[in-house]
Amino acid sequence: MYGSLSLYRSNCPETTEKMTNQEDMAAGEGAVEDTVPTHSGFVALIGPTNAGKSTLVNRLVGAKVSIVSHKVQTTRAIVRGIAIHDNAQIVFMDTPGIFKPRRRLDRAMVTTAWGGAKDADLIMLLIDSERGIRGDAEAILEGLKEVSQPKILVLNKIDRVRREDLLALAAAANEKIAFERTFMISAENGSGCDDLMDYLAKTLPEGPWYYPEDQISDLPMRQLAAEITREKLFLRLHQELPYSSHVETEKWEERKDGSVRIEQVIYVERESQKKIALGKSGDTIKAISTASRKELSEILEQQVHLFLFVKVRENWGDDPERFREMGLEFPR
Ligand SMILES: Nc1nc2c(ncn2[C@@H]2O[C@H](COP(=O)(O)OP(=O)(O)OP(=O)(O)O)[C@@H](O)[C@H]2O)c(=O)[nH]1
Ligand SMILES: [Mg+2]
Repeated sequence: MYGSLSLYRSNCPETTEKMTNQEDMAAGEGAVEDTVPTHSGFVALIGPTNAGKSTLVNRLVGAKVSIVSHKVQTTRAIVRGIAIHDNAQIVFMDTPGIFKPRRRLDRAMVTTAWGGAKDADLIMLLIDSERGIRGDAEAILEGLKEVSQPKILVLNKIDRVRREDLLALAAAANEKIAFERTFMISAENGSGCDDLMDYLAKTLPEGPWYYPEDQISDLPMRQLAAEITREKLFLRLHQELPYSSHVETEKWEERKDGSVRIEQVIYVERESQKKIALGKSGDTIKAISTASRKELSEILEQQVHLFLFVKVRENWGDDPERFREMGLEFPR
């Protein structure tokens, strides 16, 4: 298994690992093995759209692996973010928010989110404490009754609500489902996150780690780069445009001088949307490109030359190939 030496918390992993029975006996009766078993597992974050799932995954992983915006339906496919806490490797599955689907893409996102829940060792229901359990959250609580894995409740955005309201919300949610535990956190400022990590590290099953110690995400760089650009687009464009667009990385060329040339295409559905995405004399696309290039250079720690193109692809939202590219099943 990868990085096996790091699986032990001892200061001297090699000796610990090789400790023989003989040495155990030499240490006298009642000697305990001084190795700490490793824990690992998959934790799915489920919740209404905009609850702060991606913000939380980034916080717990300690790096940006999933894009975040103030708009709904930002995450489209499952992103795995990998954290290490004590002797546990915790693989967080950030899922698309669950809402009432209308378009085909919506349906694929919601199906993917529920699929993520079914693949996990533990389910974390994330609720925006300010919004409470109305609408989508209520429907998710109902849906979770059909899912057999252990579940915990995480009330997020506690920086925005009064303590009494939080307690009432926790009680109301626990009345509907028997959660193993309830946590109250702020993914934004980190409050309550240590307790949550302690709990997860202890609770996940014993077993070897799934990923190399230094891996923090399973998303290929080309795809993360497309996501970063999509985030800038979500932050910059309004109304239906973010939901009608899709970004793909078409070219990735490492250059001799240590820089990288990245070409990406923003697909929109109509000519009128293309005009908006470009902006007056290309201002909008320029701003999106600058913001994305800056962040990509930081992540990649190299100079980035980013070229963005906007293309119209009518009905890309009904094209199975685009779904495959996004890592989504194509719903018939
Ligand atoms: N005040 C406050 N805002 C938060 C907190 N956590 C997340 N947010 C904000 O909530 C908004 C949505 O965050 P996301 O992480 O994109 O939410 P999400 O659940 O992944 O949303 P989808 O991917 O669209 O389902 C962003 O504007 C975040 O900055 C928090 O603890 N406190
Ligand atoms: Mg998200």
